[in-house]
Amino acid sequence: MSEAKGISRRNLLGATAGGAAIVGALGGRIGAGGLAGLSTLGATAAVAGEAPAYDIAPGQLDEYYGFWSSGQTGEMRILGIPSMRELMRVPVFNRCSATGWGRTNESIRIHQRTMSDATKKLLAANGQKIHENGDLHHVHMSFTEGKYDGRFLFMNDKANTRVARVRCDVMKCDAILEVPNAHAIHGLRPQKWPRSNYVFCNGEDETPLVNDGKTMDDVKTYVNIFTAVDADKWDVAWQVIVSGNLDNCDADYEGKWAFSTCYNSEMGMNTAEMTAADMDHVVVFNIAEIEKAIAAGQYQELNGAKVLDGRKEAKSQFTRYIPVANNPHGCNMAPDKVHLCIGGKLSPTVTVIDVTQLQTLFDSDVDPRSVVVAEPELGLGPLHNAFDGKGNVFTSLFLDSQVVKWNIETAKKLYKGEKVDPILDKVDVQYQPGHLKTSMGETLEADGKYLVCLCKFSKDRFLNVGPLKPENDQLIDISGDKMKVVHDGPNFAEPHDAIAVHASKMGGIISVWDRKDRMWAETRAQAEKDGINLDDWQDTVIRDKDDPTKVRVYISSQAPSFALESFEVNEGDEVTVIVTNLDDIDDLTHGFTMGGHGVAMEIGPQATSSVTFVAANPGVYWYYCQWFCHALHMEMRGRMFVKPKA
Ligand code: CUK
Ligand code: CUA
Ligand code: CA
Repeated sequence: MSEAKGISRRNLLGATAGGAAIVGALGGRIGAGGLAGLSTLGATAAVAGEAPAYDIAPGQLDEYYGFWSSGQTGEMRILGIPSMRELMRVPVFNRCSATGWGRTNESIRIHQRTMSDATKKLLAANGQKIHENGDLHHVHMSFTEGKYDGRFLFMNDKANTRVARVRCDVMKCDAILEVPNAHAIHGLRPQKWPRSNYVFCNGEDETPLVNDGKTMDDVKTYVNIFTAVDADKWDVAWQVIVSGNLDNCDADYEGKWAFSTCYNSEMGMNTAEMTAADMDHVVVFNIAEIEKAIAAGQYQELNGAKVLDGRKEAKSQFTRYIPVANNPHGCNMAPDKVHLCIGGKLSPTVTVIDVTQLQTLFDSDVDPRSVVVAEPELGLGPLHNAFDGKGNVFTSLFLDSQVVKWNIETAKKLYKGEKVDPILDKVDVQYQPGHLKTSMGETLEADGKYLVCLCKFSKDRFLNVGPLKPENDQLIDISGDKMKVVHDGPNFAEPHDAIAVHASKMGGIISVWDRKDRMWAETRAQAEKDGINLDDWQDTVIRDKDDPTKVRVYISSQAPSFALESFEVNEGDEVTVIVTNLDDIDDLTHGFTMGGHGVAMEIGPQATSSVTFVAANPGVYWYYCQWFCHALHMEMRGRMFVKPKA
């Protein structure tokens, strides 16, 4: 039953599909962190008669990892760019049937660790332990000195006011934080310089500052809150109350500023009110001034968070408000370290702010609009901006269903009155684009090769699948002067944002878990109390000494068997099954599904995973491995016997 170390899954299963051996060979090369053999695959490498670089043949690896949000699905997705093949789904805010995320004890602990008592009460009233949904709009990687550092991915949950962190070594969520005071975390960006000490989070929906049910109608008491999360401690570092609401955000390349767009400076409660003004604004947050005030203790403490007042009327040094045309949306810092681009949405313009001039707004009474250096008219519905690292911007035009490529320096000349046209190219996309992302484009290593354009509507681009259609994530080759749409990528609800990270940044991804991983630290501690060594064979049933209705079932697994082929419990027992996968072979994942109990989970090579359920009805139940692991995978099963109450 035991297998020699280093044996491949292919050898284990017996050779069947010969072609896939190539994948294995290439996989080894990526594992070593090198991409030498692929470095010539740039988008420009297409030679007459050869397949273009974006045609990735079977067995060929992609040049970039694409990390995708999934909106209301609540998970993070990994796609390969340029193939646009979906490589993995990483459950974060959602409940996952395959991996047991949201159901295993290890994942529930991560969910609950930072959950407020109020939320626990709310969930318990609905018979839930955790939120099982989320609305994940923005995924961004941690930075060191303006470049992706391959450590973490950060993401928001607008539905339940949370942020989450995914470890890049194992591609699993390891921390979720319920943000106090704020509501509906939407825009999210990590600090870029000197490293991602903070993750900046926008609260989009305003509520009374103390939201305790005393008022709905007194809108004057409503506020929105900007939050800086300490990315290492995974706790709130500080919060700033602002005027108006907060939509998207970004940070500069010097670690001085964060910025947010506001579409509801009116503090309106309906569409008419929210679009009533001529101008809304961009809020600028002065990190140094905020940190100084926090260090000096000049904050109010609210639900455990340190809160400063950055509203206009507070006249603080924490914020400045730069008027921009009504209802802006996207907020994107160019990798030239100078230009912040604000999508006009209702206005056909993008407003360009010179962030090197922002200090003047804090030092003197100059017109806040004096830092605007360009405002080109680009088309209808400009939402988000992306960069090629060569001074050009790609802006999604939601209403025109186009991407427009334009030049910042030319736009600045136009703003000064020169008769020049900053627009370089426009391409039709299908249809209604939201975010768009260039390869490495939000970092100092922007390389101008690819653009993914996340279209909200696919309409007629694919076979009809009913009233609910997929989104359409399109790949655009931007390596030449003219943009070229080269791929349609149907995708399920609803990617808002994505990033494209060169594979050379991701050499830290492992294939086999470390037995000592912190993911199951609490499970290990319990096992030690039970006298069980989780690193060795286990086939033990332990009844809790203090509470005899609690049973812990320790099972190790090695293809194709569970060490325990049956166990007995009593009707009404709270049963915890702890499975350890002793296989240490690449790609040899086992599963544990207990029939009829809503229980299923993934146990990766060398991992431990546990799940708790109540054995309610007497009878025989089969548990089985639901991850195809071996020729005898179907035989990998066992019985739980639930004895009737005496
Ligand atoms: S938002 Cu979705 S298209 Cu949530 Cu980044 Cu602009
Ligand atoms: Cu183990 Cu299938
Ligand atoms: Ca408005």
